[in-house]
Amino acid sequence: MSVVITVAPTGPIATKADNPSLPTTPEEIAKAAGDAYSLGASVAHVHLRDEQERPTADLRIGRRVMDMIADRCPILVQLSTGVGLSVPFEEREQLVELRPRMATLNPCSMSFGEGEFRNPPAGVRRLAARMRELGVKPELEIYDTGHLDACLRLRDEGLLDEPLQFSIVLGVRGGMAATPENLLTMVRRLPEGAIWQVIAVGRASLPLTAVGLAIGGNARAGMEDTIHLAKGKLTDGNDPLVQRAVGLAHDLGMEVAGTDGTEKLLQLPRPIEPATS
Ligand code: KMH
Ligand code: ZN
Repeated sequence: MSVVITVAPTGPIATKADNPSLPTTPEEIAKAAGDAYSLGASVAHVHLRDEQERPTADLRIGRRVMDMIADRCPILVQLSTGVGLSVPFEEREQLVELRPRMATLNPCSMSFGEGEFRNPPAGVRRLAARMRELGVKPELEIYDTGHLDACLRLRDEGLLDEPLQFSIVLGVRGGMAATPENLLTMVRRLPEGAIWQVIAVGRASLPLTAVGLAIGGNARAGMEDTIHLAKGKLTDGNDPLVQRAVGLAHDLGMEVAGTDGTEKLLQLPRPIEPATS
């Protein structure tokens, strides 16, 4: 049995002040993705930062990061359209025009720690439709049970194609708590044939990633989810977190899928090439 390992080298919140090893420049993000690929990751979930380390949906930065990653390795890029709480939805949704193989789709607005994560229904529908047109596979980020229902409605409206691909996000304040019970509840409710992974934040990342792998999920690792390797011990970059996830999979008797295997396992649509005139 093969599993997909995704690296999430940088998220929307932490900065180098929290962990100096956090990759934030295009070069650093591309290097983290390339190193993770050589360790066994086949998908890179990518957030962009500007020169001040702020989350950005700047298309030039996005293009640069994607090109720099492609120069290093064939890892499949999953761009985050979540970007960061300070960036308007209307800018975030433009990122799919860069035609990554995958991009996140956050189906609902919610409280997110002390902030607000704005994903208005009309915008979510528009983004889902555009992703479908472009052949960009949505990674559906669900932080609560109602978010799953929202995704199923989008599927029923013809805006999402099967198999649905979910990240079950646990431990964000405003969403579900990071408990095995919540994970099991969500997994039981997923539609037939769904593909999924756990994203658990902070200290819950390791144990819930292990549970997820053991019960049939894929795995994600990286400094977006935790900047620590153990309690009180900052991680020295993304590599130790990726190595640990690959080790978990191997210890459970699983193989780690390469990019070709991942394209098949995730049933990724063929990307639609831009029209040339
Ligand atoms: N850090 C995640 C829990 C996305 O990438 O689309 C939220 C997030 C969403 O970053
Ligand atoms: Zn993200």
